[in-house]
Amino acid sequence: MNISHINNLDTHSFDLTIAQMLLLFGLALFADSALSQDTTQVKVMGMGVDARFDPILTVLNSGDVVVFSVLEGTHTVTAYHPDNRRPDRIPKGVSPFDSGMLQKGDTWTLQLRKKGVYDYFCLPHERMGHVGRIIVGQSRNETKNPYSNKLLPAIAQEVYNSLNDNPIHNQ
Ligand SMILES: [Cu+2]
Repeated sequence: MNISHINNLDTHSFDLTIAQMLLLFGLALFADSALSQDTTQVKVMGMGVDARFDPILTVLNSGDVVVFSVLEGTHTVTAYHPDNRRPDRIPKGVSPFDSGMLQKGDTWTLQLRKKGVYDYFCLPHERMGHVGRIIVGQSRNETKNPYSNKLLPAIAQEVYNSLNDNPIHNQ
C-alpha cells in the first residue's frame, strides 16, 4: 500500500517534469525564431558635404530591422518616392518611409519585409550626395542598375553609379 502510493507520487512528479521540459523547449523555439530577425546599424554622420550614411549599402533578409543612429548633425532618412516629392525608387506597393528631422543622438528604426531595392536620401544633404540603399532578400549582383539615376542630383547619381559599377566590392 505504502509502496504503491510512493510510486504514484513518483510517476506524477515525473509527468510534471516532462511537461515542464516541453514547455521550456517550446519557449526556447519561440525565442529562437524571434532572434532570427537580425538588427543592423547604419550610422548617420558628417556635416555639409561630409554628410553620409555608413554603410551606404545595406543588404538584409526580409523582416530584418535597420537602426539608424545619428552621430552628428541634423539629417533625415527619407524614401525616394513621389509621396516624398522624389522619383520612385522603392519596391512597388511598399509604403514610403520618412524619419522626419533627426538630431545627434537620435535613433530611428525601419523594418523592411518586401524583397527589392530601397533607395533613400537625407533631405538637408541630398544635393551633397547624402543618399543610401538597402537591398532586401536579394544579393547585390541580382539588383544591378535597378533604377534610372537621371532625375537625381549629380552627386547622388555618382553615389548610385558607384554602387552599380562595383557589384562585389564593399559589400
Ligand atoms: Cu544628411
